[in-house]
Amino acid sequence: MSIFDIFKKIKSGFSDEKVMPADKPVTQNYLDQLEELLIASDFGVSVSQRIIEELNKNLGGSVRTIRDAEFIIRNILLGVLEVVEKPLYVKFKPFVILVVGINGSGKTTTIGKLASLYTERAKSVLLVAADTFRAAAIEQLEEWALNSSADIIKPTPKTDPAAVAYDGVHKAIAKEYDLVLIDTAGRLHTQKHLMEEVKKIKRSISKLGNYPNEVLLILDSTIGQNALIQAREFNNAVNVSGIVLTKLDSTSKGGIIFAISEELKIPIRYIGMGEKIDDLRAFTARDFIESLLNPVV
Ligand SMILES: Nc1nc2c(ncn2[C@@H]2O[C@H](COP(=O)(O)OP(=O)(O)O)[C@@H](O)[C@H]2O)c(=O)[nH]1
Ligand SMILES: [Mg+2]
Repeated sequence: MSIFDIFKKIKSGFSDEKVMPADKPVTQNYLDQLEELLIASDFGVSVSQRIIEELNKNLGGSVRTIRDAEFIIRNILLGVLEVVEKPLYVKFKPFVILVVGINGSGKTTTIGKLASLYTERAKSVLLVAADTFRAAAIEQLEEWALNSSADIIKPTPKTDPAAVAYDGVHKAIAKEYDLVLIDTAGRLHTQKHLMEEVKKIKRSISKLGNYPNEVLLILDSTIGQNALIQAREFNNAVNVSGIVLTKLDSTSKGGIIFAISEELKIPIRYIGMGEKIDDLRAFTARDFIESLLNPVV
């Protein structure tokens, strides 16, 4: 099930009918199923309760049909996401993005996609492999550099990540790159070690000027509530300025985008909708909600 299927259920009144029965009446049973679905899909208690309360309050009044319910659901969800609709603008050069997140969240993939987005706009892009623990991680980034026509700084394995990041930004300043994307490790002995390392990388590049210009947290939406927990933790450690939510194409826990936005109000810059190089979408609240409620099939 994907996040699109969640909204299909809501629109169909939890039936398997092919035609969306927008004129079907909203019943208590519908509201119970809706509440259960929102909670199970990780929309979070706050957003879920707001929706259910608003529907209950207006039931029999302005809310009689599923179409009416959809109108209220849309407005509440739109309100939550509009707060975090703040696109990323690469305003000056070099613009340095420190990419953080746990192992498997999609950091390296997202860096590849972003690199491609900017090289296509004729920007020069430097990738920095500061995930130095595994040789495979460096090779993976190298592959993305090739595919996106970006340059890459790669260390010999086991070099201090903070030193690699520093060298990368230093080179970017000297060679006047437009954009720098720093890839980091996502797994260390403990979560505390991991946070200490990203803090250290951040400190080290700040010695070269007002860097990083963005701390971009990559979150895997398929892990639901855990993505929210990670967001809190990284935000406390390194002050996250933007989020990319990945794998929204393949999760029944995609409601987490609402829970994270409601609680942390950190800008969502992009969403990941697949593994391929062009599967990254700039995030706009209205387009996103429309794609859920009125998918083009
Ligand atoms: N379906 C889907 N898979 C993704 C997306 N982003 C990344 N992945 C996959 O998630 C896995 C881990 O990605 P990777 O970039 O290596 O994560 P990292 O450890 O954070 O660098 C890979 O198999 C990617 O292809 C996405 O938006 N959708
Ligand atoms: Mg990686």
